[in-house]
Amino acid sequence: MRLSRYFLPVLKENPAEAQIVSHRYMLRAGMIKQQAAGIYSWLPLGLRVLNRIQQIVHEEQVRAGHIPLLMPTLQPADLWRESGRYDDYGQEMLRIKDRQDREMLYGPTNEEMITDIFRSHVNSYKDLPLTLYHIQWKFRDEMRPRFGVMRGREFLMKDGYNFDIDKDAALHAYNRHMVSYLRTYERMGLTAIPMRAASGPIGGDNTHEFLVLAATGESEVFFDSAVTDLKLGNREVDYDNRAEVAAVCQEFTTLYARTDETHDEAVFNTIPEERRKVARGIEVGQIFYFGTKYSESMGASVVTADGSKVPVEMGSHGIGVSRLLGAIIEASHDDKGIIWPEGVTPFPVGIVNLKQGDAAADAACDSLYKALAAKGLEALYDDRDERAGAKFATMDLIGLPWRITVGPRGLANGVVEVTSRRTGVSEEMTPEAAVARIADIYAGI
Ligand code: 5CA
Repeated sequence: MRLSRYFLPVLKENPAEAQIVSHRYMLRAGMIKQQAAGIYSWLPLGLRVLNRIQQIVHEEQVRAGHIPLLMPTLQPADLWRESGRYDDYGQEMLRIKDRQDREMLYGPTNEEMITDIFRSHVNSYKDLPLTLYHIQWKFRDEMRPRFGVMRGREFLMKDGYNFDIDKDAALHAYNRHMVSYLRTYERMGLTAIPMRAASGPIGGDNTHEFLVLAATGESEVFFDSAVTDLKLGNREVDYDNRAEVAAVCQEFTTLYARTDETHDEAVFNTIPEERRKVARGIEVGQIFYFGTKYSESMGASVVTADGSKVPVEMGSHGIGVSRLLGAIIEASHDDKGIIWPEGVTPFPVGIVNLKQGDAAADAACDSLYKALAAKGLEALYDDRDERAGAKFATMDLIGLPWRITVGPRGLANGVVEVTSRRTGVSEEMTPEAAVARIADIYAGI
């Protein structure tokens, strides 16, 4: 993409309404525009990151054996009356009437609708286990929408629902989600710690939240510092192997890590003092096992091998897809702007032409751009007629992890400069070597 032809409405000034760094940088980098309290348009650069995040979420869900579908944003109120949540949900639910005076709502989550789909089509144990998920917009009329996409009213969520024959199978689904979430967040460059939490309006007695540590996080968290060293890494996990999946969960949930809702001071105090940490975190996901709460009230049952009928065992599992942009920026930035991890960056690399209009510089940039494209890497090429300083400032603000700088002086020596946004370290090399270096970095991502 040539910057001269792109739509990147960068702001020079700090927007007064932004209280935290991720909100400030998302506005300044031209990623989002607020349309109403907690409701945003996704401008091209923001949409690219949102799409990258969705792609990683999809890949990891499919890897775990979960199946995508798509449910609507609007739901009939009657479904929610069946579970009893239409009245319980309170003012967070946006209620709407259509022209026939039928009561509808903009879905804050989808337990009822997915249970309705299940009961319409599945009635035998032979069709289990089954986990369906979608990535869809949700609406919660939050009392205090704030911090940009972090606490929106309209927000994008991945929500998945497992259907299993018995509690053991459902707990395996719970564990499978935990492992797939760990992998998902790590691919985004995040450390998200599973913490024992409270279930709120979703229900059930087994639930973990995933928290990214950040001073601006809305949740208070208590943990053993050793938990922050745990990494899933590239290990292969067989998602069908219950014992193997459970062992990974055990590894990640044995050390103390809880939100304020489940915090137990007495247990916390048994941790060696230097490892006892109280901090703040951003909740980027939550998994729930709630058994037959919805299947019983809504009549979703299956016939077992011995011919009896049992309500299906369920859980639900959510990732805050749009919130993740904020969380990633909170975890990865400096005073010049965002520093995108390679896994989610809107463009893998930026090209800065130091002297637009110089025949050699223009030609070198064009051929770099094409050589990168041939390797499947779409560069953002700053071909504007701007000062070098302004071009660097834009690149630093929007946070592409790698930059190739091209100027007449370097070209006279046959070199361009490759710079890491994270370390600021630059290295001179031939254009061919620069392309190979960038391709190499992205090969495993
Ligand atoms: N049905 C369950 C699991 S699918 C559910 O709704 N869980 S939830 O309420 O915990 O939401 C899942 C994730 O969505 C949260 O962990 C959080 O990351 C994100 N989320 C929740 N509310 C908001 C909001 N107002 N703005 C942005 N993201 C949110």
